[in-house]
Amino acid sequence: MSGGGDTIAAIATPPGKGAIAIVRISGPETKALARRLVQTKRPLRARVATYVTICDERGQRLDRALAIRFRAPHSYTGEEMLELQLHGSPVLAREVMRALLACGARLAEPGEFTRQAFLNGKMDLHAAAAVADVVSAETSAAVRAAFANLGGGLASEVERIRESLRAMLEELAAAIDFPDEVAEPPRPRLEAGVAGLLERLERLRHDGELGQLLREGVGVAIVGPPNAGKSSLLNALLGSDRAIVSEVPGTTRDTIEETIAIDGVPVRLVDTAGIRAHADRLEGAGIERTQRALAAARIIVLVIDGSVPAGGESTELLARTEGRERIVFFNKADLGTRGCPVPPIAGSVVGSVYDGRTLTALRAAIARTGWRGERLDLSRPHLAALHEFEAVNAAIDALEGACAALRQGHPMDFAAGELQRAFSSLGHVSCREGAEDIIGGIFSRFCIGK
Ligand SMILES: Nc1nc2c(ncn2[C@@H]2O[C@H](COP(=O)(O)OP(=O)(O)O)[C@@H](O)[C@H]2O)c(=O)[nH]1
Ligand SMILES: [Mg+2]
Repeated sequence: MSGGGDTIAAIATPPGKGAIAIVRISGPETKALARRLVQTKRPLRARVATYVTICDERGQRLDRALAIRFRAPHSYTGEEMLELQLHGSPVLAREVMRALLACGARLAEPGEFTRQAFLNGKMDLHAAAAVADVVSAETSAAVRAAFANLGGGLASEVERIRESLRAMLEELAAAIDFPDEVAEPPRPRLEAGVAGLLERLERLRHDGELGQLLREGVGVAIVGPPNAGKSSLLNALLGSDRAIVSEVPGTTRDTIEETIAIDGVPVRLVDTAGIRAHADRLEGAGIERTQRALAAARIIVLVIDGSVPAGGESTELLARTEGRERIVFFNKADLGTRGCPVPPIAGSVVGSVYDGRTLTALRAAIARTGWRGERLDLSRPHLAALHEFEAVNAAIDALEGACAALRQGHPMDFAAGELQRAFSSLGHVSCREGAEDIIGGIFSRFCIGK
């Protein structure tokens, strides 16, 4: 935890060799550290890259590097900062870190630079969380969505909604407190106003759900009898030979997970061991994992060899996955379709993993089942953190209560109570501070040096 006055340092680039390695330093002692460890002809100027020599605490030269100084409060963290761009050797970066720590800096915790930025009012909590989302995004659509949240536009939209609520509450308060002097505002007008706010909140929530999908992806379990072509399907979708394909039934003994992007949504494909009645014990463990993958997945792709009459395992799996979000895929159509039911099962795909059109149809079926094929280009600020969803859900609930109270002719203070409830919960989204556990939860997802 930042002790307020600490000066923190960290390697900000990923581990391993690279073109450059960046070491970041932030805090009140930054200037003193620079004086000790950075040799320059002229003093470092703010925001100007200067070619310098880095030394250790005993004055021994470590590297020639670029140093950039950021003067407080005009830095990422809002504190005095120094960024050193070293030659990209992990050994060198560690040496520089060691020297910094020897001179009194402290190793930064994950996300501590961004936490400092948040504490110094450089960004709100929503934008701070978006920083981690930009870094961990797995597809370009997910990057765009996280980027939309960096600007802090969510807080302003929520504040505008709160302003409207405040105006309604003031109007109602006058009518409730001075019933003889101030007339009640017309209920249909109030109701229409509340309905408009509800619509805006529901859009934030809907976009938030799309954002969640882009961040977390969709779990797809590929299940089916041995030898149906499950591993072949995973490989074909991946476009590489990740899973072991074999003619011997029961080869895939463990579950294999790979992520592909469909329409910008990360889709986590889990290839499972076939479910067989007479399996040896090793395969049994794989089957147990299959059951778990089946339970955890949002969508099930049930692969059946459609070229031969359906066996007991296919029938059993068809029955077991009924009622789940599933796609039934009858594979090996190049060898015939004797095993495909007539009339076909609704929403099933008949084809072969070796046929591009079949793969296109399967990708489309996953998109339809997972997100109704909706285009997920999310460039508006949206809900992302759990506490934001909770606050907006509570506000939606309260506004629905207010609408009902107005429509059913309940006394005005019923509606006013609900509007007040919505107003307060939305305050948790737009406020600049947050409860310590919420802050902790957000920054625990960061990497060191961010
Ligand atoms: N002819 C044909 N063979 C296939 C097709 N899909 C898979 N296979 C073959 O079926 C066998 C079993 O495939 P595999 O992916 O290991 O099945 P799994 O046990 O369900 O994972 C392999 O020999 C594959 O080459 C297909 O569409 N057509
Ligand atoms: Mg397999």
